[in-house]
Amino acid sequence: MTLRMKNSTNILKQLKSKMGLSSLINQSSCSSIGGHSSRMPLKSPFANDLRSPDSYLCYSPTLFLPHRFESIQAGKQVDSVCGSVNNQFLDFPGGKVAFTPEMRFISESSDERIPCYRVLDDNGQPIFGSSFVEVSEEVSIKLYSDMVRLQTMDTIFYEAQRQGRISFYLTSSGEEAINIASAAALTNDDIIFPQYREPGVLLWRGFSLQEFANQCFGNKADYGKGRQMPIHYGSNKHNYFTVSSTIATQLPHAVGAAYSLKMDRKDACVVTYFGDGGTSEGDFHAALNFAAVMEAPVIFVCRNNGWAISTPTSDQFRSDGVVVRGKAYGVRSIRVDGNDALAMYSAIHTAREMAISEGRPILIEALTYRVGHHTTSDDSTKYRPVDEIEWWRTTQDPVTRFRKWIENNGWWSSNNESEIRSSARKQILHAIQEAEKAEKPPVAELFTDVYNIPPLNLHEQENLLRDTVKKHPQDYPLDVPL
Ligand SMILES: Cc1ncc(C[n+]2csc(CCOP(=O)(O)OP(=O)(O)O)c2C)c(N)n1
Ligand SMILES: [Mg+2]
Repeated sequence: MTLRMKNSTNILKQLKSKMGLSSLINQSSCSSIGGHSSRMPLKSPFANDLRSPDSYLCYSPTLFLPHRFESIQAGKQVDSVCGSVNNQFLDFPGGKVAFTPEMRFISESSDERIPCYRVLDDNGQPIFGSSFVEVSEEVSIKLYSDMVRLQTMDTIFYEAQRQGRISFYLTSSGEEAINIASAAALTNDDIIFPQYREPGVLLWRGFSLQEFANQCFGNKADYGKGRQMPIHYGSNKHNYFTVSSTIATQLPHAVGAAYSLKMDRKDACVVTYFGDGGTSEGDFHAALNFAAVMEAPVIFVCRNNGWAISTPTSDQFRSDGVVVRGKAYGVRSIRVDGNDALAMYSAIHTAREMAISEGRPILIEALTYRVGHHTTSDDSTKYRPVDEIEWWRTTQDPVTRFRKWIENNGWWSSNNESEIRSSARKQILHAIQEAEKAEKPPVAELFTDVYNIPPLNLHEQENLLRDTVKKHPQDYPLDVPL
C-alpha cells in the first residue's frame, strides 16, 4: 500500500525517528551539555575518565567555550563515547572522542552505495511502500504542463540557434523534473541561485516565454540589456539571481543570502543549483562548510547528470557520488531520483521545512542524465556512447513518467496533451518573432550600471569601440544603435 502523507510534518517526524534525531534532540536538552556546572571540578580536557558511562551524560566539558560545544553536532553525541573501550575518551573541542586500542583506518567507501529515494517506477506507478508529499490535481497539471513548455521551449530555441538566429543555447533535456518539481515545492519568497540548466524554476514562477526570448535575443527588453550570452536569465521580481557562467560561484553567495534570511527571521530559504562538475570547485566545499557552521537555511541541489561537458563523474570524484559529502561537512543530505517528479517534489518540500524550521542547510543529490549536448557548442556523441544517451532518453524520460502518473489518476487525456503541446509551440514561435523584431540596446548601455560616474578609462574604451565599429562596419551587427 502506498503511504501518502498530506502533512509533511509527518514525514519530518518519521525522518527524525529514523535518523535518531529525536534522541539527539533529547540529549541536547540535558542541562549541562554545553553549559557549565558549578558542581563539577575543573579538569583537563585531555584526561581519561573511568567513571560510569551514565555520568558522562550530565558532565560538562569545562575548558572550552560552551557555545563552541553547542554548535557542533558531534559534541552532543555522547552515546558513542559511553560505548567506548574501558570508558576512556579524549575531551576534545567539538565533543568527547572515545579511545580505541585497535588501529583501524576508516574505509574510503561504505559496503553499500547510498540508495536513491524514488516514488514512481519507470512506468509511472507508485512504488510499494513509498512515502511522498501529496500533490493536488491542480499542481500536478501545472507541473506537467510546465515540463512540456520547458521541453518545447528547448526544442525551438535550440533550432533557432542552429538557424543562426541566436548565438548560443543549452537545453535542460532529461532534467525537466529537477527544474519544475523543485520549483513547485518552494514558495516565491525562496531565493534562487541557479547554475544555468534550471530555467524551469523561472518558468514555474511566471517568467514569460517572451521574457525568455528577449534575453536570448539580447534585445532592448532584456533585463540584462543584451550584455550577457543567451540563457543567462535573471529576474528580481521572481527572486532569481542572474546566471553566472563561472561554475559554482553562486554557492557561497547562496549561503550568505540564506544567512541574511535567517537574521531577518524570514519564513523563506535559499535554493542553489549546480552540476556534478560544480562539486569539483573549491566554492562547493567552502559553501557547504560555511552553511553548516553558520546553520544557514539553504538547500543545495546538485544535478548529478553524469557529465561535466566531456568529463565523466569517474574523473571527478572517487566517493559515492555527491551525497556523502554532506556528512563530512555536517550537512543533512539525501540522494533522490532526479527523473521522478514526485520524489523531487517531496524531497524539496521536506528539505524546505527542515531548512527553515531547524535553521540548517540540506544537500540533495539528484541523479539524472544530460540527454542533450552540453551546449550548442558541443557534440556529446564524440565522448559518450549513443546507446547510453538513447537509453536515458527513451526509458528514463521524467516528463513521460509523470504523464503516466497523471493519466493513471484520470487527470490527463490525449486531447489535453495535443492542446498543451500545440499551444506551447505557438506561443514560443510568437515570442521568438517578437523578440527578433525588437530593437537592440544601444552600444552606450555596455558602459552603464557599474559606476555612478564612469571613470576616464571607460570613456576611452567606449570611444575606441565606436571608432572601430565605424571603421569596420562589416564585422559588427547592423542592428545595434551606435
Ligand atoms: C570556473 C569555471 N571553470 C570551467 C568552466 C567551463 N565549464 C563550463 S560548463 C562546465 C561543466 C559543468 O558541468 P556540471 O557542473 O556538471 O553542469 P552540467 O553542464 O552537466 O549541467 C565547465 C567545465 C567554467 N564555466 N567556469
Ligand atoms: Mg554535469
